[in-house]
Amino acid sequence: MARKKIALIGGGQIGGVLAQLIAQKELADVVMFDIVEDLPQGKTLDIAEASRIDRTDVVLKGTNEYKDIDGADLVIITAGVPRKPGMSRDDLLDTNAKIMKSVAEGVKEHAPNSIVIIISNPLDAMVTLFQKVTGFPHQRVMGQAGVLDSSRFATFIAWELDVSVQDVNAMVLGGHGDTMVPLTRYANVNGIPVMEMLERKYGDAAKAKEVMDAMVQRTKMAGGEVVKLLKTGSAFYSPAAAAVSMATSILKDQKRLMPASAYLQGEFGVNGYYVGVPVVLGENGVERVVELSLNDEERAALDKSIKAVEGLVEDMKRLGY
Ligand code: A3D
Repeated sequence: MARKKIALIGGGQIGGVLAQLIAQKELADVVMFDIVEDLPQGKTLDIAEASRIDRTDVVLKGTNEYKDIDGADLVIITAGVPRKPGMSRDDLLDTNAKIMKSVAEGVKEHAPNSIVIIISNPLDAMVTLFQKVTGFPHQRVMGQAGVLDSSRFATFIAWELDVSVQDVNAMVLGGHGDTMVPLTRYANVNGIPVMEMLERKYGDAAKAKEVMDAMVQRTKMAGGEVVKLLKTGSAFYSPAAAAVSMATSILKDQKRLMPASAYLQGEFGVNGYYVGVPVVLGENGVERVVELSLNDEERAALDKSIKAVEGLVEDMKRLGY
């Protein structure tokens, strides 16, 4: 069976890890595109030269020409600038919208049948813009944010409860900004509610809530915590790992249920916006959106997050996109 082909648009920090993980997992051949001359060629050469050690046969190619992405089954986009300390994701809107428009035009022309995962920030607005420029079916255009935000939340829960993170299930919905919604009520360790485990640990419901609130707050600000420590850019390992898990579910038609920025047409009471929600990812991209019941507090938090996404999309329109 012929190997699949993944095009990476953007060969910076996240793009480099994406190429490495895809090669190590033998998921697909990789073409890395960047506008900086020699950068994608150098990164893919470096990774290719470890193939003997990694025992992988995938073919890696770096390029500055869009024609090389021809025939890509999947495209992962990280083109754009990352945050610097003190910046919000929304501060990147103007610069990254310009970049995303040109990327969308290139992908539309050279990989018109591809499924596309966007990582560039501000995430939900960039996904909206990419779909608008390409006119690709909504099902084939999505954003990566929820898998990473959920993994961060799960990590903090595992540390707090002193259990393997592999047994923690936790999901974060909403826009990929400070208003994101970690679902505390659904978080569990192999089926046991995290809130119950916290209450048993502390013997006090108020203290358990306080601890959970702190984990929720840390999850919401986790991207900024890394930016503050790195000083020169934002998280790059974890976003790449998250996108590769989505890419795997799509290319192998695994139908995994994951949160992703997906286009809503009435689900969760939202019409016409990309928002982070649970979806099933398979060979057709976003195969369906999975709804779940929310209590008043969760609903209010999600509504606030949706409002933030709507505001961002309006700002983008005002900028002429
Ligand atoms: P960085 O290392 O700067 O890489 C970005 C790359 O994009 C650079 O190599 C640029 O040369 C390239 N580029 C710029 N303009 C173009 C263009 N027109 N066409 C093709 N390539 C171009 O950044 P990074 O990899 O650390 O982050 C990339 C993006 O992901 C940023 O916008 C971040 O804010 C975002 N990000 C998202 C998440 C999510 O979970 C959603 C997490 C972390 C970072």
